[in-house]
Amino acid sequence: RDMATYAPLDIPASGALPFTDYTRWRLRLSPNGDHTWHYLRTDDEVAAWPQSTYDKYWLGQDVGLPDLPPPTNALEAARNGYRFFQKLQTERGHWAGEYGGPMFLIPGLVIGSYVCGIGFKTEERLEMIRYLFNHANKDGGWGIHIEGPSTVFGTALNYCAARILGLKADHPVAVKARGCLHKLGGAVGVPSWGKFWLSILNVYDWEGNHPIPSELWLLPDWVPIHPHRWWIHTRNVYIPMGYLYGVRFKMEENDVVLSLREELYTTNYYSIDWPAQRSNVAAVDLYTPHSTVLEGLYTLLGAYESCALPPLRRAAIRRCYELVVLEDENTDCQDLGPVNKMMNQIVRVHAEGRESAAAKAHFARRHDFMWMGAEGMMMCGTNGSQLWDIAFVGQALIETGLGAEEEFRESAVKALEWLDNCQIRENPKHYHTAYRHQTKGAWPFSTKTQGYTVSDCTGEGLKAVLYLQEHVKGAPKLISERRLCDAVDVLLSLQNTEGGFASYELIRAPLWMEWLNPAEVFGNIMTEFNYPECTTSVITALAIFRKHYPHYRVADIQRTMTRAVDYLHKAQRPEGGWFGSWGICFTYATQFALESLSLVGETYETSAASRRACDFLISKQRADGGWGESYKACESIEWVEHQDTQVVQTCWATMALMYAKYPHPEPIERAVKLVMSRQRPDGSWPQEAIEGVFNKNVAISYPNFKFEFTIWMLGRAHRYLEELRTRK
Ligand code: LAN
Repeated sequence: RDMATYAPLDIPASGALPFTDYTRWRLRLSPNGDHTWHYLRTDDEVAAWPQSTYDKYWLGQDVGLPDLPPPTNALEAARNGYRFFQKLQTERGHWAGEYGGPMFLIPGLVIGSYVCGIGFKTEERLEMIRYLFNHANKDGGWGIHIEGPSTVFGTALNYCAARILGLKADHPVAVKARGCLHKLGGAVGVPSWGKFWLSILNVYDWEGNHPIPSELWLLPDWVPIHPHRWWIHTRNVYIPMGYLYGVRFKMEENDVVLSLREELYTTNYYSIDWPAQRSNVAAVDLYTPHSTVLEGLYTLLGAYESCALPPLRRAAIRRCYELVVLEDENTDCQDLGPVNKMMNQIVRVHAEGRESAAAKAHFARRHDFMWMGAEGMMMCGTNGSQLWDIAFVGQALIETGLGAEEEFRESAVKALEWLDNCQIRENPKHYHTAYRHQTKGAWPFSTKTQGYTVSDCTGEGLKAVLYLQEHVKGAPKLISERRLCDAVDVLLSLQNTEGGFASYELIRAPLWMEWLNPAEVFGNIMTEFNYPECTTSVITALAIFRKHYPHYRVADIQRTMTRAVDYLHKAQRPEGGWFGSWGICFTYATQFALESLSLVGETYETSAASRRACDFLISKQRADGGWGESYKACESIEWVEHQDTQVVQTCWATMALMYAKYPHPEPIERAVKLVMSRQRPDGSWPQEAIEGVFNKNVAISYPNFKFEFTIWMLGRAHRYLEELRTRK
């Protein structure tokens, strides 16, 4: 075991350490777009591998880029923005970036490594601790995401992570965090995913967990609630959970474990009534309370658990193990996301040992998720947002006209090359056996290695390719017509009966499955749902595709688009906007929806729906010309003002108005002024509030949005306002 690397660290009480030497960190990029951070120990290494602009930028160091000529109009501001942003493009062609926000991922990484007996470099430990210091709330605790109030989930898990990483129990940060945790009632009331991690660490009793029955995987596939029909993230987390619960995996007792048992609770650990804690979830944590149906089911499962047939349980555990292996082999141990990745790692170590090839591959792949940022080292929501970012950059370049300028040609062609490399060319190795949707022709959210089809990533990826190939002067036609058609095939395969599109797959189960949602901290996670954002990306991609290739699957495309637009109409909310599930919130989704409607000729002047949406947005414009929505809108499904105007949301709202061909220039002019006023002399924009969301209750960062949507909006607005003026 590699436990020496967890030796306690001496961190001064003030927390003011030079944690590591920031001039020594480097981002390494693989041809597939995977990126990992490395700390150079020797001066020779430092001399041989100079720090790049993007390294410095993401580390929060001065990048030393010059002030640009002050812009006199929106297009010049967009151009300055791209002059800066271009410097962050990697040699491989894509934009790397941090993808933090959720505060339940470092604990998975740390606990999942610790129990496997695998360590970290001291610099990594120090930087993860620094990240936790920087993201502790005033009361000393942590929330479910970086902007949320302290919860038991965030505080109990990150407390354990910090202690394992080497923070001593008497350090003031630990003392304060413990105080906060105790005020919230201690770790007994941690939500179910927290109970799971703490049980793995052996600081919570497995008896305090509701059953996680692996037997569900033995049901025949046609059963309506069979787990293969659950939302892909949920089922991929419950597979290794079922295994680890089934074998009651736990860390061996050691000093840290014994000590945590004392630190996490307000009462004596050994006298806690564990079965009574199964449904005990602190009020601050609760987003989706257990339904009566679920509680009833838990009573039955609890009874079954005491008489579970050993051969059946063994078969079920074996089945979960097989599924874990299929997932690992499909993704080279990168896995769907950071949660199932760390759980799968424990399963493989438990089944095959830490010297096995699978274990080693897993240990190495942890680094894909570990991002060194200005505030320390974090665990990201995925292994990056590579494709998602580059798809928006590509479209922004063309729609602003900047892509036609000689200065940016090379950058545009490099982006195209990256998109070419990123398209998935085959179906998964284990396709039907792993219950996967087709991937041939798709674009994933991050990289080809991760390799999961996402509807809107395929849509935005296809649009970016079409734009760059068709509109950048002299751009090579890297992606053949056949491959573009493959992408269209994927899109067409993803439409649900209601006409909408979900995230990764078709909706496979009845939506009432949500009553069985066991994860109290998330909403809408049991099945796929139709999303206006995803639906739009598909419709718009199909519309642009058929302009260039008018003969491919003409009737299918037409039918798909008509039904999708129908769905969008039905999804419009009475106030006029659309609710966003992946970005904050109404400005995000309304931008997408109005883009779709405009493509089928529905605009402010021609469509009541479009007009209603514009009026809704206009009613939310602030005195300074901008828009600002809080992440709380995603929790409450109602518009919630942010205390400050946000550049990114201002851009979404303005884009929405332009898609709808909003006829009055003033609101757009005012928005442009606001966005220009926040631009720095070097062309960049400072980071503002968090931009993204998932599962209703977790916010997630898209730091490149502040470049992509500003540049895009400003460039478009310049042309748009000119058109309005000449029309008059
Ligand atoms: C993402 C990120 C991208 C996002 C969009 C493409 C924006 C969306 O339109 C479709 C859904 C998707 C792909 C998505 C799904 C859920 C993800 C993967 C995330 C929000 C990033 C992190 C999150 C994942 C579930 C985090 C791990 C947490 C668990 C609860 C398992």
